Amino acid sequence: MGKKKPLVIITRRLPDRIETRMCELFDTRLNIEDAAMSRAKLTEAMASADVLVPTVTDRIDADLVREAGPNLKLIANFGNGVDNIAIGAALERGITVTNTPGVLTEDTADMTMALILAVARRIVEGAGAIPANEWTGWAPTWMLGRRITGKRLGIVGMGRIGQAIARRARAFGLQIHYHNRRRLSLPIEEKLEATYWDSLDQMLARMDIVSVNCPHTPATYHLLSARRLKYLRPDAFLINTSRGEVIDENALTRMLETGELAGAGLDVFEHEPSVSPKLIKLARAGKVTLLPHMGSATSEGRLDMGEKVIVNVQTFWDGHRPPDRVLAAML
Ligand code: 8YV
Repeated sequence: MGKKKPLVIITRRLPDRIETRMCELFDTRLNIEDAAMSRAKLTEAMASADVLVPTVTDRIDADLVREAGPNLKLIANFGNGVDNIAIGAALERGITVTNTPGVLTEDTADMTMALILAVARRIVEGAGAIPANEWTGWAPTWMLGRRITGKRLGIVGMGRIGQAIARRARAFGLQIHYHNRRRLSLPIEEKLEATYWDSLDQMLARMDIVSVNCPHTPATYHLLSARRLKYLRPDAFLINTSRGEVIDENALTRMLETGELAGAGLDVFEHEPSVSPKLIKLARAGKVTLLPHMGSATSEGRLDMGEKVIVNVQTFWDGHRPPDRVLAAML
């Protein structure tokens, strides 16, 4: 008799092709309604599953991990960031955690460039003018944005995504600066023509555009604190396609309101999916561009993420080490 299939509970709808394959391979429970699971539903899923496949919309905190049933051995996150999961608590309980790194790098870097361009060149405001009947014709002083070429871009977090942004930004004529936990090797630095800043404060004070690309961990929570944000120049733009929690959003909002910062492009928020009314007001005034966490939202990317989840689950269930294990040392 073959080995029993694992009970895999997926918390959200995934692309059809991924769900179909998972149903073939595993005893899979889908979430057809696609509503984010309530805490009670998540608790039930943790108690009964062999494998849980959550997403960023599921908060698997230490209390929930304590509710895990004896069968739960793997949490295969559909997503790169794992700040939605209490990793320490899971690992302590002997639950393996995996994620989907690498496959959303290019899409997220594209969206970061889109936000840089949108904010500096006022694309969203401009695109709204014609449908709103506000365009009376070309004028020399109307809808002026800021030039990108020649400006300094400071990347906070120079991992895969940060480097993919650097490659694109070079082609736009931006000068690349970065701050990272570890300095890149010299050959990579040279290839990216990137300048390393040991001091984040000093880098922030000298940049025209700052892009946040580090993961959210206990060490990076409010890394851009109220104190640090003050280093930014009043004509600078701040872009975030990482996690809202890395920036003190209230402090950022205040600075945008008072004109201490020229603008921001945000794809992520501190309390998703709720977005502060103050930020929405700033968006209406053309001060910020807000996107609903869509940095990695491409059909191709979602399929790649699903494939990674399948490989992680299957490899684990076959008794091998899954390729995308999240280790405590990574956090
Ligand atoms: C994903 C993301 O869509 O993978 C990540 O870390 O931020 C997103 O782009 C989301 O996490 C899916 O769970």
